[in-house]
Parts: sequence; C-alpha cells; structure tokens
Amino acid sequence: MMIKGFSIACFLFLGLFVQVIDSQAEDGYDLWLRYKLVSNPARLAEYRNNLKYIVINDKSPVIDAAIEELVNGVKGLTENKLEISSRIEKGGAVILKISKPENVTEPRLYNNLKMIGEEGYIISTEEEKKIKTIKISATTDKGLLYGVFHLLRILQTEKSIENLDIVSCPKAKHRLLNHWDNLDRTVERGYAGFSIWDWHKLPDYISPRYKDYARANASVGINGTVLTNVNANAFVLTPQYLEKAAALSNVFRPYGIRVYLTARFNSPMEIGGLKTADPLDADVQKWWADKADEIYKYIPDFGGFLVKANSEGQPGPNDYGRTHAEGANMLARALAPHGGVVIWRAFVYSNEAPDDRAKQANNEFVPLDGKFDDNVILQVKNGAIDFQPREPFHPLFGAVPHTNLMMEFQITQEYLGFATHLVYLAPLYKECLYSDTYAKGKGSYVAGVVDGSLFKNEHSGFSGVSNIGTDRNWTGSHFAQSNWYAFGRLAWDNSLMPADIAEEWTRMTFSNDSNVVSTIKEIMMASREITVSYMTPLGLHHIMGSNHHYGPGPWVDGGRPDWTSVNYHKADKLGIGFNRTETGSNAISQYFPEVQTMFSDPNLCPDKYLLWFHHLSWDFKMKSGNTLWEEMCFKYYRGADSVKWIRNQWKSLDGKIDPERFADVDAFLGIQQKEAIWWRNACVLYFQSFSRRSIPEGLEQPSGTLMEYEKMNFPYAPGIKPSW
Ligand code: GCW
Repeated sequence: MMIKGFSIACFLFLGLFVQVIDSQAEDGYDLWLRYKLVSNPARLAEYRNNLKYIVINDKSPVIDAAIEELVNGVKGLTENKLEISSRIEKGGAVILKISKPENVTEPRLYNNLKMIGEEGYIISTEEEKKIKTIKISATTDKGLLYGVFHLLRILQTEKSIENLDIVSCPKAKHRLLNHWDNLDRTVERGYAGFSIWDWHKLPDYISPRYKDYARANASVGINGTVLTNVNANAFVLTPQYLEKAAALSNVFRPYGIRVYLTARFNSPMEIGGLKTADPLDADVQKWWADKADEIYKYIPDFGGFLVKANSEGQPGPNDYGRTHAEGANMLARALAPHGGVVIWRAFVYSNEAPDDRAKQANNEFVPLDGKFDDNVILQVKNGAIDFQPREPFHPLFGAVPHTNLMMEFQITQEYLGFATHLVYLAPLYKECLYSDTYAKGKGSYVAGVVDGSLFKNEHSGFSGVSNIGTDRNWTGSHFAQSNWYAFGRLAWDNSLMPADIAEEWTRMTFSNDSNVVSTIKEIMMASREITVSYMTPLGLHHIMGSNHHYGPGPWVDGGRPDWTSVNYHKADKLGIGFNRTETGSNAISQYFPEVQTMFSDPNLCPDKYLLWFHHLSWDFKMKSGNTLWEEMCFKYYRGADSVKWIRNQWKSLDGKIDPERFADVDAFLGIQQKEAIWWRNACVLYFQSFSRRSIPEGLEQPSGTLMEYEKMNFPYAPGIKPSW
C-alpha cells in the first residue's frame, strides 16, 4: 500500500512537474517551430518508421543549417535521433540531394528541376535500391533548406508522408521584411518592445535570437531583411555600423537571408562631408560608388538599398530639381557592379498637399515608367493612402508596365489596434493580391504584377513591415505571429488560401486537436472583417487618433489637411464620404476603365469601398435597404459585438491550450473588446453630431459623451513616429 501510495505520489508529482515545465515552455518564443511530440499515435508510428537517417553528400553552411533543423525537428516531433550517412543502407532514409537539370536524364525530374529555379525544391517518395525513401531534391543548398522546412511542416501538421509528390518554388524573387527599427532601438510603429538589433553590443555579442529569427524567416521563405527604418539615419552606412550589420549578415547567410539597409539620400552630406547630394553631381556619384564598394567588403552578398525619398520630410532628388528616376538610378549604378538592387518607395506625397493624397504616387511615377534602371524596384503599398484596415488596391499596380514593382504590406498593426487586437491579415493581403487591375484585360491581378508574371519583370517581390521586437513572443502577441507567418507564405506562393494558412499555422503553433483548429481558424478568418466594422466600415479611412493612430479620432482636424480625419470622411449635415469620382478628386480615373466602371456608380460600388469613392447623403439607400446612417450604425455595433463572440469562442478552448498562452490571449481579447466598444461609441456619437439621426432601435445607447471621448489623450502610446 505504502509503496503504491508513494509511487502514485511520485507519479503525480512528476506529472505536475512535466506540466509546469511544459507550460513554462509555452511563452510563444518558439513561434510555429515548436516541434512537440506528434499527438496522433498512428502518425507518430508512421513518422518513426520513415524517418531514421539522413543521406547527404553535399556540404555547405546552408546544408548544415538544414540538417540541424531536420535533426532537431524530427527529434522533438518523433524522438527519433537522425543519423547522418553518405549512402542508403536501410529503410527510413531522408535523402537531401542537389541536382542540376543538365546532369539529369529522367524527363520528369529534369523538367521539375528546370522549373523550380534556385530556391525551389521537390519532395518525393522514391524507391532507391528497392528501399523506400523520402527525397528532397533542389538545384541549390537553399532549395534543400526550404524543402526541409516544408517536410517539417508536413510533420507538424500531422499529414501523411507515405506518398509525397511536392514541387514548390517561390513565385516572387524578393521576399523581404522591412524593419522600421532605429539605431537607438526604438521601433517606429513597433508594438513588441524595442528593436531586436542590439546595435550597441554588436558585432561582439551575437544574441541567440538572431539565429532563431533567421530560422523563422527561412521556414516561410523570407530571403531578405532590411534592418533599418525607412525614415533613415545615415550613420548606419559608417564603418562602425557596417561592421555590426556584417555580423548580423553572417548569422543570416546560412538561412538564405540577405541584408539590406535603408539609404538616407543626403548621406553624402551627413556622413561624407560633401556640399550636395545632387544625384547628377559627379562627386556624389563617386561617393555612392565608393560606399557601395565598401559595403560589399563588409557584406559580400549585400542585397541593396531601400529608399524613402521626398516623402514626409525625407531628403531626395526633388531637393535638387531631379526626378525620382534620376535619384534611384544614381544609387542603382553604384550597386549594379555588385549585383545589388535599389528598392525605391512609391509612398510619396507632397509636403504642401495640393491634391488628393491617393492620387499623388501615380502622378509622380506614371510619367517615369520605363525610366528606371533594371536593378531598381518600385515598392508600392497595397493601397494609395496608408495601410488602412481596408483600402482598394493602389492604382499604380498595372499602371507602370515597364517598371519593376514590389508589394509593400504592413505586418505591424499601425492602424489595426496594435498588437493587442487579434486581426489576421492574410485576408487583407489576399483581397489586394486578387484585385483585378485589368491592365492586360480581365485576370490581370495585382498578384501577377508583383510576382513579375504579368509584365515579365526580372525583379519582383514582397516587403512586409515587420512586427518583430524584443518581446519574448517576438511580435507583441501570440496571434500577431500569424501575420509574420502568413506574409511569408503568401510572398512565396500568392495562390495559397488564407484559411489554409491559418489552419497550418494553428496546427503548428497551438495544437492539432480538431476542435482547437476549427475554432481558431474561424476566429482568425472573421477577425479582419470584424475589425473593419468597428473601426472603418463602408470605406471610411484614416480616422484614427492623430500621430500614434491609437483608437478612434474622427474629430482630428487642424494642421496639414491630409493628416486629418475630417479631410478623409468629410462628414457634414448632408452626408459623408470622400468623392473621388469625376465630380470630386477624380482619383478614380487612375484605374483602368473596367475598374472605374465598378467603382464610379455608388449603386454598383461594393459597400466596402463606398465612402472611399463617394460622398453620399445620410439617407442614401444601401443595397440592404437600410439608409447609409443606419447601415453605418449596424456595422459599428455588429463589429463590436463580434469581438465578444471571438472572446467566447476563445474561452471555449480553456484547457485545450496551454494555460499561459490561453490567459495572454484572453486578456488581450478583453482589451480588444473594450476598445472595439470605444471605437463604436466614439464614431457613432461623432457622426451622429452631423447626421442628427437617432441610433436605430434595438441598439444600446453609447455610454459616455462625445466630449469625453474627444478629450482622451495618449502622449505615450507605443510606436509613435519620432519628430522629423
Ligand atoms: O504609415 C506611415 C507611418 C509612418 C511611416 C510612413 C511610411 C516610416 O505613420 O510612421 O514612416 O507611413 O511608410 O514611410
């Protein structure tokens, strides 16, 4: 009895101990690369049987990284300890093999190898010497690394590996994170603490985070990172900082990630002692050419420069009467001998704001189409204003067929409630990517423009403004990790569906339990639309608090009109909305005729873009039969109510998720719920002061007064843009 009692006690104690260890481990640090023991016993047996050793005959730092990942992953997932071998001996082999198409005779393999290029891979079940094996083939070591991550994803999502037949390659060439990180470690629009780049201690101290950062990026195919803010500091181009950037690039290289830096256009003056930064000045050109030579000595595979010029106070070629093309090409010529690119941002609007901001990028860049050098890429935000919860696609997509274009998405949630609001962004990304520009007739999707397939551009790609910081969970919240993940997955393959990405992320990040998976997937898929409803329904935009963009601020007025809310909603006692049709700013004319037709008639225009393009009476009859005022109220109320639904859904998972992450998410949903009601009340009361109509019956009256909401003040909200 005693012995039995003792052993039960031990058992209980051990169980408790294991649980404690387990819950301690679940702080989000491992992201979607947790590699926990497979829960389905049949799958576990299948994996154990098929994954016993690695056969490899090539060697490189990238291959070492791939092997290390595979060994660690399989060990965690199955407890099998993979041995490394140079030949097939017995069952359970995972073969990693670099094959060049020219050395292959088998036609299918030859075709696949030709198709996958330098970064793709093939994963197949093969009989070799009568032994069943899993083979990952690629034309380079990088392809093998990506193939390994794919295989691990299959295991993590507990899919069968019995008959593998996968061919995958990235649709777009450049797949980058853009960090808006400053050298003092503050992060513009960063909600996850400080910058992960510990500049002061670099290059001597290499935080283990850097490698984990590289692993996470490689796992989703991200192949470049811009370390610094587009509101740039020239100091990063001095030897003192190049040495630090080089130390980071050494960590990233085995994971296929190239380092890029932001180039402040007047660096030749700020750190070079020149009197001008005029791109046509010979000394300036020489300064940049020398600077490029110097950078490549530190970082031999340096990716290139990202430049924000003549926008929001940043210096640029216009300061010297030169065009954006002249500015970009000057930098491009300095980098060209080394194989680098210049990524030039199209987020340009005048300091004087003479015109609708939504039109200015096209006005500036359409006349320059065809004038950029081959190694210049124009980076265009998904919408023409600024990363709003919803915007129609940017009219520049499709309008400059002779210019390399790249998509800029925001992963950090500047206008989406910061990291505390659960907003899964893949539906936003996808909505933009699968908008039809009609540039070459029906089916000319934005996706084809930015992956280079529509106009056959050599350079193409995706940039995502990072949401990463020093927080233990990297992104400031557990769910914000999904946006980093989804960005990478869509940059690799824009045909993936947001629901599938959500499912695979959930399985890898939380659990393979079917109830957990379906509940979380449902929450994620609904979350963006819900957020639009309680923030900016029906095409409203840019009505957040001023500067920090935290919370509602539809009343923001004064100063530059294009930074105020009143400029964008134009509410008055007759109606609301920004008229961008022919009778208004005519921004609509920048789209192809088919798109114009779709948006120009308020009775045809999709509700979601209505007030983006039209100024309408409060009594405008909506497709639903409600008036515009009623519809707006219903949206705000439904949006806020739906956050309660999300929270209840989450609560139903109590006990099925580790307690630490469960509680974190629950608390954040509490914040979101509170703030969604704040948004609803403040906006409905504010717009009601113009519409003078009552809130439809059945909806509760807002607590608080408009004045109270207007008085709320947040001088220390995170991520604020420093003065510039
Ligand atoms: O969205 C605005 C942000 C700025 C940002 C700018 C840009 C980096 O409010 O903080 O500056 O866009 O994209 O350049």
